[in-house]
Amino acid sequence: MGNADVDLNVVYERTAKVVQRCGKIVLGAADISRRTHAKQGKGNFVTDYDAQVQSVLREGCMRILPQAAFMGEESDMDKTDVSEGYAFIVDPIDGTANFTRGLNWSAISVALACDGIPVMGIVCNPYTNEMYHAVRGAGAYCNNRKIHVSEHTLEEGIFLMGTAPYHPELARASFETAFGFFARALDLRRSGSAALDLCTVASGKAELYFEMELCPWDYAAGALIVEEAGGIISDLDGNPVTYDHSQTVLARAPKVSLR
Ligand code: LIP
Repeated sequence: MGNADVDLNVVYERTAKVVQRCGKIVLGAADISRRTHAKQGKGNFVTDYDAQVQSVLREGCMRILPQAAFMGEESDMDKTDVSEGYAFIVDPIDGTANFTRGLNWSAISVALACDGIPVMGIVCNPYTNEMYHAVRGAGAYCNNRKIHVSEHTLEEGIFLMGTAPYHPELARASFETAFGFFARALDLRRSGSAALDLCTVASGKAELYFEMELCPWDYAAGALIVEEAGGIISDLDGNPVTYDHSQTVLARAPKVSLR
């Protein structure tokens, strides 16, 4: 497909098939601890399965849209320009620490951006057999059932947080920010997968999610799914997010005020 005739629904359907194959790899993983390696940053790991899934995703995505760039967690973000044309932004296993501990709460996250803005997103939780997806302007879905963010305020609901564990220098700010939200909300949760936290907000099961530092592959697909479900994506100050470098991400239902 040349850029002018890219049909995003066709791209979604074909990419979803590749993601489903990757879900089977995750579910079939064995002897994970022996296939786990440390990366830079506290608590940052990669497994042979991350690399295998990313390789399958790269091969599949390039077959679907050969002209697209490919930014994956296990390749170098700095060398991938997603600001012009099409680019796949991929986290092969979001929630790797959960995956290595057998906590059964991780996702395969694939976004397609056009000129730096996500236009198609897929987040697949193979453990629950849930595939969330969105095409910009066409709504958000879980297993092809439309989803919508909560109609509650934060004071009537719960929030999710990520602790940016690879960045201990952000711990105090993370928990001070969480304390402020906790004073308003009914409770909080911390799942360990940014992509699934974003889908939880998009499904109306939580009113807010934030994390002080995420890479584009953690949130590019989930952010589009939140927006297409009627939610708001920003940083902590309400500014728009970008998708070419790591940053703070906050997702919220429309009735949730930032302060
Ligand atoms: C993880 C996120 C999680 C965050 C971690 C890490 P990974 O992604 O899903 O919410 O707290 O810092 O970014 O590294 O497992 O793909």
